[in-house]
Amino acid sequence: MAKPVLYYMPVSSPCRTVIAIARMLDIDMEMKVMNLFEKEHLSPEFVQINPFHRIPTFVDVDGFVMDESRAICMYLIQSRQPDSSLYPRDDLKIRSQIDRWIQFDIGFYPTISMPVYSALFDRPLDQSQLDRAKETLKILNDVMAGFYGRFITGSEQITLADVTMYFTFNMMEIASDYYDFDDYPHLKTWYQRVMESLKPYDSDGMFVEAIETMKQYVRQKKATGTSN
Ligand SMILES: N[C@@H](CCC(=O)N[C@@H](CS)C(=O)NCC(=O)O)C(=O)O
Repeated sequence: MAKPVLYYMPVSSPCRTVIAIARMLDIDMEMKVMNLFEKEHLSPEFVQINPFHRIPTFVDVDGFVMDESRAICMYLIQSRQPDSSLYPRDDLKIRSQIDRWIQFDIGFYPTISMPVYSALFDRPLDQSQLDRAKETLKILNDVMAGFYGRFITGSEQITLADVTMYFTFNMMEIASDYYDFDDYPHLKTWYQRVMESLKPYDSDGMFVEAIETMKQYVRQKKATGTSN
């Protein structure tokens, strides 16, 4: 039987988000690695599938193509398990909270990941952006103080918002020269809770290894590059 296809690379955090959700939903996908370093995503074949040449890109069995990790996840849940508590259809307030955090996550991703991308692409570190990231982390930490023992929506159930935000916050581990989880204890507690919840879906170690690989790339670039 034909399988849906996911174009991905393990070091890409939006790709890991989609993979985690697909694993939580037990969706069998054909996994096609797209090596961005080798510019495979710029091949005419891939650009024809996704003119924005970005991963993750998902192609369903009927040829329906989706990109944008969070939208892919919503599509997977709604097309495969619409009753999933990952994105509940009958609880408007939880679902709205999920939407809200996902939109927060989209906006925060470039800010929190700036130190990683500045090292990878030899761009100067933007100190004001780093300060803004830390200010937001502090607010988030204070907000999370009220969520003790629970997930990001305040619910006891993990949702899509936790998963997508977890992989974004992997950036704090990757850029550990700039971020210290101990400065944000409530955020750290939430992060570790999500990490524990995702462990059963990381039996091949992809999620853990990706962080180590990214750390190594950053270390190598910083050792040989001109920035930072
Ligand atoms: N907002 C997108 C971001 C996707 C994205 O930027 N993917 C990167 C890898 S992490 C990519 O494919 N870059 C190649 C390019 O833009 O040409 C998502 O969440 O899926």
